[in-house]
Amino acid sequence: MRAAISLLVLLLSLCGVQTESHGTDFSTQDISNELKELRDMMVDLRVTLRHTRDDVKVLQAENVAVKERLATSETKVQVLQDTKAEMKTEVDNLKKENAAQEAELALKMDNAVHEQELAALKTRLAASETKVENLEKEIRAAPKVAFSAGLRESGEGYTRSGDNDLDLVFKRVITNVGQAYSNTTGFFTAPVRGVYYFRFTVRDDLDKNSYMRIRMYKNGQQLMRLSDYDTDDKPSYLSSGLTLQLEKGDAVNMVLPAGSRLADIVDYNYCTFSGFLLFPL
Ligand SMILES: [Ca+2]
Repeated sequence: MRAAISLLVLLLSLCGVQTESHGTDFSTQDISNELKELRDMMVDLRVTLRHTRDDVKVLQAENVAVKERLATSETKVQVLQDTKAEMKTEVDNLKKENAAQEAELALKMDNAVHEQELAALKTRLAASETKVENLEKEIRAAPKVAFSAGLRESGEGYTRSGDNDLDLVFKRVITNVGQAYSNTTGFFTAPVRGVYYFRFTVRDDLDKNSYMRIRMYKNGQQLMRLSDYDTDDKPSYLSSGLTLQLEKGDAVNMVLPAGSRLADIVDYNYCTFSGFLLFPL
């Protein structure tokens, strides 16, 4: 642009010289010199113009290169932005997946704990069932022994020992599981080694100033001896019991001492003898 302006100024100057030449007397030599300077200036201007065009080309080339680099950079930036967005999405997805896996893991751990507890409970249940079965077997296998018997099997009246001790026979069987008691002999015979409990109650409508007596025996040996001396002329009772450890075959019975009597009514069961096995040994 500056070169074009310079050329225009030069032409205007030349025109001014030609105009002035009508009024002024210039020599041919002067004009020739002037033209030569103008031509030199033109050459310089052309050179300058050519250099300027070259510079413009270089600048244009540089501009193109810069635009290409800018486009490339913008593309890279876009790619990076896209990549960043994709990475963010990927990170979000990974976080969600991780949270889901943690929840699943927690659930599995809970299930594992529950399964362990369930397994422990099953083991305990199986052990308990085994114990129950064994206890049921023991109960089924254990002898069942229990009896009660009343003195009279009918009516009412006295039972007297007379001049000798009398083995009492409680004839009326009320209960006799295991058949260990004999209502023929009045003896209880232990079917197994074990611990037993025996008790009795006897009654007499005593005459005033007389005795009533009762004894318990084991294998012919006296275990207990009770008596009552009447002072009121009204019925009296003797009642007691013992827990006994017996060997199989041991016999227990009640004895009415000589000179004694008992009074009983069958439906009242004033006089009874009872016993049962507490547990075998
Ligand atoms: Ca009495």
